[in-house]
Amino acid sequence: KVLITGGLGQLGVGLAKSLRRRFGKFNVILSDIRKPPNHVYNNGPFIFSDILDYKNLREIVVNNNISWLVHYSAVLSAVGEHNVALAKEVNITGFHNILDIATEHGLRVFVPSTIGAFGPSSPKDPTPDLCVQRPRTIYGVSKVHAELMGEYYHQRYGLDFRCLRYPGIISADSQPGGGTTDYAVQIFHAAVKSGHFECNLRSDTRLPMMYIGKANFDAFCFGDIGTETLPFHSSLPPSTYPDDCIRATMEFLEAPDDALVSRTYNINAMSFTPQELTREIQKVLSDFKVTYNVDPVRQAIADGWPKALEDSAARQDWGWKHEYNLPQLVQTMLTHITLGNKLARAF
Ligand code: VAH
Repeated sequence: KVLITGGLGQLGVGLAKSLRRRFGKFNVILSDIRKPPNHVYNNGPFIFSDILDYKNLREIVVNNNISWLVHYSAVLSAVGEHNVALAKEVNITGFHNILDIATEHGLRVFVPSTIGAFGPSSPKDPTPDLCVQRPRTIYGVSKVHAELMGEYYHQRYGLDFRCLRYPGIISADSQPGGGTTDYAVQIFHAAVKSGHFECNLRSDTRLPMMYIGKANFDAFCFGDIGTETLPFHSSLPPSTYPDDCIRATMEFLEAPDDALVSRTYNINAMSFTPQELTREIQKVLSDFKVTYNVDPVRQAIADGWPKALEDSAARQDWGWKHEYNLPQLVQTMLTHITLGNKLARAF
């Protein structure tokens, strides 16, 4: 069975949906420290779990016969700079609990890292898997720590630790959690809702980004369905979940251990600036307007991040390949948000 911590963040519900389609609804347990909306309960088991409560977490792992642990709990880059103590507690102490429990019970553990694990002195374009990592955020520092600790526990104790460095993740039906790349999600909702967006990064800020497929929308409107019944992706075979982030995570989780030359991999899909994204959206919504009100904290973070990740090792070792580039991202996001809004109004 799989336990997903931080499951109510931007990524957890979508991943749970795919894992449940693959392994069965009751073999994937979503967890978080807050109460989910009703539709989450309808789509499979949810359990309260606080990663800072070692005993609670241990009981959940043992009582539910967990064998894979996906650790999504984290305080992200921008929020972390406004609350370093919380970020340190959740991203480091919380992570240590995960690491110890996974090692004690022989779990396969997936922990996402991020473009934020690199800093101003890392090569930027592209950023290789292995290079200088001196991030300037507590989020980045804690993610480098997670990478190093996970790899140490793998070599020292044989822990099946797996880590992907995600780009900024773009989702149609889940909100980002206070990161530096949040603008690239919010801009789509603003484009559909009001036709105007105030961007908090400079127009020329290039960052690596990746699309994550839909989850809440299906759960909310159609119950637990497969992609074969989605109006937009009926051409896809049922097994292919239309996205990049969840598919990468699933393929990596299921990759045979001897295929993994490393425990930590970059994965890359596309890179764009707010200006390029705006122009692509204007091809669909011609009177969409963007103004800029730069957030100095987020801009300083973004200026120290990669412009693109070099991911040939992931492509070679376990067959990673991206499917969504910028035009496809814009088409898919605008379609899903527009339809999602219409259906939400209809219910
Ligand atoms: C952040 N969305 O901006 C997260 C992510 C790649 C960026 O880690 O902090």
